[in-house]
Amino acid sequence: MSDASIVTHHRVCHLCEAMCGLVIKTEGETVVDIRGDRNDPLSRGHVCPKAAALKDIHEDPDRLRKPLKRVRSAVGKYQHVEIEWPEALDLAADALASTIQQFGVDAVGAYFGNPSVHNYGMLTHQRNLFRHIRTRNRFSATSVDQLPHHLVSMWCFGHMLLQPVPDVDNTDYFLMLGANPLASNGSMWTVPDVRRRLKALTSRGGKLLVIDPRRTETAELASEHLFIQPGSDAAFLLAVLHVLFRDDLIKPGPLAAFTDGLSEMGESVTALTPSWASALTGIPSGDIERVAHEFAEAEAGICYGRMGVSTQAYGALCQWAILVINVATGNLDKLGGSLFTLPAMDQVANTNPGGFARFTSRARGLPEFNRELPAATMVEEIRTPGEGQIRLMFTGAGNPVLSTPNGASLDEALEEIDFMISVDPALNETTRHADVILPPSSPLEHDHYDIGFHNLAIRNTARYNPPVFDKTEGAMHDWEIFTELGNRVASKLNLKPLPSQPPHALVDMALRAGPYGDATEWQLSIEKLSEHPSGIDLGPLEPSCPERLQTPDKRIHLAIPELLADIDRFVTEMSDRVDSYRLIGRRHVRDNNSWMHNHQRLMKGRPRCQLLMHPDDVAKEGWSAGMTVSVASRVGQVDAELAPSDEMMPGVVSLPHGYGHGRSGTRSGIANRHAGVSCNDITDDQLVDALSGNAAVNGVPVRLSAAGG
Ligand SMILES: Nc1nc2c(c(=O)[nH]1)N[C@H]1C(S)=C(S)[C@@H](COP(=O)(O)OP(=O)(O)OC[C@H]3O[C@@H](n4cnc5c(=O)[nH]c(N)nc54)[C@H](O)[C@@H]3O)O[C@H]1N2
Ligand SMILES: Nc1nc2c(c(=O)[nH]1)N[C@H]1C(S)=C(S)[C@@H](COP(=O)(O)OP(=O)(O)OC[C@H]3O[C@@H](n4cnc5c(=O)[nH]c(N)nc54)[C@H](O)[C@@H]3O)O[C@H]1N2
Ligand code: SF4
Ligand SMILES: [Mo]
Repeated sequence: MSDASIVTHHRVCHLCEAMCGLVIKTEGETVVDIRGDRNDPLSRGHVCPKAAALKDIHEDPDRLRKPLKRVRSAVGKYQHVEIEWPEALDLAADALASTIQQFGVDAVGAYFGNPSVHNYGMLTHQRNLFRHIRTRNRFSATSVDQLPHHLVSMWCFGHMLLQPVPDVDNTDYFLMLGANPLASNGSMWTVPDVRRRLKALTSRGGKLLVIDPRRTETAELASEHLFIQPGSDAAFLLAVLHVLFRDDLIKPGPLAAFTDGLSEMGESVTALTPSWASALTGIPSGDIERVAHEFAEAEAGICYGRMGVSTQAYGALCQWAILVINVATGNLDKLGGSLFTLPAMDQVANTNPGGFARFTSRARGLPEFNRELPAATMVEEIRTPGEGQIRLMFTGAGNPVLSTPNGASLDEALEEIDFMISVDPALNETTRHADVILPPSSPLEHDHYDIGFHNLAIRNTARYNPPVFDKTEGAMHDWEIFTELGNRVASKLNLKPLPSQPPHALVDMALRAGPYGDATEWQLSIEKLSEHPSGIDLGPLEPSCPERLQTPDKRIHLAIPELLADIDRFVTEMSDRVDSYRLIGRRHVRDNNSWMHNHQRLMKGRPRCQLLMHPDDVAKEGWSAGMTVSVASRVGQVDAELAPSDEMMPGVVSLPHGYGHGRSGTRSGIANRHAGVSCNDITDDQLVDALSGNAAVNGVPVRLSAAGG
């Protein structure tokens, strides 16, 4: 290749929450090189193996380039055939409008998946369609993920998006539960190059303590790791609080001036001793005592918990207890503790604070949050007859058949509904049920500003990048699909369509009106950011309370009645918890939930969809490595290859999620050759955090047997 024909582009990676800056070189229509952008003030050159897969996503021959319509073939089997955009959009809009006219808006069900938060056009333009469809049957990946974080922040800080971010670079003591950032690259915590940052913590004499039922990659790097019984973290956290109160270690410092409810917390944990917690968690009570003291005595400390403590039956209780520990030790809003961001496009200022239980689901009475119902009740809302039953399903950037609990039942239920529409570039386990699939342009064909994750980043920065490639002729961006569909539905229902400007125009307005905008010396705008393609550094996170709090009285509220009551639920339920093998999940740095298994460079190496089990358990069952084990739960059964590993806590087994490919009617050649099984065929839709409605995909009781035995 001649250097003259090589073009250099700057781009921020949108695949996970880390927001790594990239430098992408292209020659003609081909990506020839992808590497880290050293000038990015946040990621400073870091990338993970998935960055190179941006090329594969763009070039993937299985990626849909034209809309598909599902038709019945001569022999009665369904198949998808390509159609033109106008026909596809009309088909979808007709179905939406006639469903609404016949059955009302609640007859439309909608599920939005994780990539919708990583696609800024989807974030800005979803409302162009859903403004006309204010259905109660809205679901998203939030309720299989971070819902407890939002609920607790809404209650305690006054806004669901006001999330404390671990200030890892300045801390002395990092107490981490249920997170594996070495695989995930950080979550609710945008922290590119987390490995180096955690290593730096231990090198400077600080401590990283990981609490996890599996000795993960992160635990390997930690100063200390403690196994914990899945689902029992609240006991550990409440007992730590017990020790803090009992031993007079409560030192909220400046937070005391604007915090309410600490003393109520003290009263609520008087009976929750380390020895009580030890019996439930498996962590020796001496260790609980010691950790409480170490944490309280650290100059600056972070208590942080993620997936493993959110997607379990006590997710909200755990996130709240974590927050209270941080406040009680004066580690919130403090350097080296957890801090709030002030991003250039300030979502906290620009969005509604959230709301809870303003209505409940028809079938199970589960609460809404932010006008979404828990994904774990989607199937019931499809199957329960009556007013409000889902007749038409819409999915956008989601694969809930593989990603939501009891996915097998959703797989069946999607066949029972009248019509299904998917906005998705893949013909996969979910979209194979769709009557019409509307595939967006490739990520490299549209521009990007990260609306979501600057809100969670360890440093305030801003970065806007134009597309790497021109959009292929006839292709549509996600935002254009939502706009066009919205316009068509509005015209069919005689409603006023929403005006539409491209996403960058909306972001430009928000930037100019924002905390670094026209009224400041920064003068941030899309134009200014375009002049700095590696991004602009807006400085480190700083203490910002009480001003940053969004509660009307600018105070932190800790004594939330619903959460105080949830302590009793926890104590009661744990006292009669039955002994059983418990299933937990796991992530691998080359996976991304269910949707990046169709790229050879990410799938090479050892098979990953194996059942991990402690060697003592394997010996006790009389089993051996490599055999097939059936894992069964209340809802189903899957067979997986057994991989003994002393990474596992005895009594706990682990399967990754996002597998279970190879189903008929899908178009993912490589993924289908690495099919694996879907662990969500055995996670239980009835197993939720009863308070928040979040799915409990971790800690699922399972029965094991030798397959065929
Ligand atoms: N058992 C278990 N289950 C889990 C988890 C777990 O740890 N264990 N994790 C949970 C978590 S945290 C999450 S976030 C969910 C994820 O679950 P989902 O949010 O449903 O996401 P994926 O399954 O990854 O599917 C993503 C879909 O988006 C499509 N897509 C990708 N990019 C774009 C785009 O730019 N535009 C459009 N329109 N579509 C796009 C892909 O083709 C794919 O179909 O899974 C949850 N499920
Ligand atoms: N490579 C890669 N990166 C990703 C993703 C991916 O699929 N692959 N997904 C992205 C998404 S959508 C998200 S939400 C984030 C998630 O980011 P993380 O939360 O860091 O992800 P996990 O690796 O699932 O870490 C959860 C940990 O909780 C542990 N765990 C399970 N049950 C319990 C429990 O009861 N108690 C405790 N203490 N621990 C428990 C598990 O063993 C696991 O180590 O990652 C994001 N980044
Ligand atoms: S860590 Fe995340 S943002 Fe960074 S290169 Fe990997 S996938 Fe992209
Ligand atoms: Mo997630």
